[in-house]
Amino acid sequence: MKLYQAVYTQLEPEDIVSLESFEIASALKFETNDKGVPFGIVDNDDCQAKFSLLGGHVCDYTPRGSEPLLFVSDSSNYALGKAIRGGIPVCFPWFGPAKDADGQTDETKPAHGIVRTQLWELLATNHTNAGTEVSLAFQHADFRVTNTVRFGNTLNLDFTIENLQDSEQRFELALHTYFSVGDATQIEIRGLEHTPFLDQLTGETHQGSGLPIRFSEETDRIYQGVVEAVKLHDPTKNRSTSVRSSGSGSTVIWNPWIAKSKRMADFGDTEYPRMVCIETANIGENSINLTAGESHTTEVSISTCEL
Ligand code: TA6
Repeated sequence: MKLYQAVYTQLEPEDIVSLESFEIASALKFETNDKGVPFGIVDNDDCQAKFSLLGGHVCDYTPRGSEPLLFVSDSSNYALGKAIRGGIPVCFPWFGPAKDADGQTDETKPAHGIVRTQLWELLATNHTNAGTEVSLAFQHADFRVTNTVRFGNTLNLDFTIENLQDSEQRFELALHTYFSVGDATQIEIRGLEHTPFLDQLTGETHQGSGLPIRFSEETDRIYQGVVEAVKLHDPTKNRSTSVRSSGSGSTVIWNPWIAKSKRMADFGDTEYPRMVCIETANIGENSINLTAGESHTTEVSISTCEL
């Protein structure tokens, strides 16, 4: 298999080809920013989109005739070793703060795992009438993750994790999707009305409220339960966005609101009204236990329509 070498792997020189050889006329080209980060630029009949080999990260997705569906902070970094603030960060092999064997926070490790700040390998690109598909991978001694993204009239991600160890391992993951909204005080998130959640701000667990989620303060919740579809109702942008998933037992809902926005250097103080995170995840009681050599795939499909 021909690979674009983004990270050090046991590849022979003849196995390494340039990014340009993965380009597809009238659908996909590549560019590298001034910090050496490679990006794929998709421009096809269905959408315009952008992804980065930094973190295997979808940065932008704009269906033809619509506004961008995803939010990226104007203050985001785009540099090796730093997370991109927006789009769809890949949080793996843990979610949130790293924990040591005693369950205590391990401040020596980054929040949300290690893969979102690493350069991934480009495995393959393809274009069909379903859209432009790219397959990105990152390999570690303990695991290999592959993010196969299809940019069409819907945005599809198939995120596969493989246990490379000869013993069982537990993994957490989140496809930490930032959605662009017209006004966070006017949106509703539907589909989680009857799903219990952990409020990360208070540590309290709540049963489903029976009501759609609305926003008037910092909101940081892990909903635990399989939910086929979550809908983001945005009257300001006159659109409803559907987030359908499989292989996911957790959904995270997050808006930093005022105080937390001011504490994030890569997020503008006044950007919180323009975004909300709906994250397709497997966290805590719904983390993934894999035996040696076993794999698991989490899929998310994002589509939008006018109200
Ligand atoms: O998914 C919600 C969350 O865990 C919040 O608590 C907040 O920390 C957010 O992720 C962003 O985390 P990051 O490490 O990207 O700043």
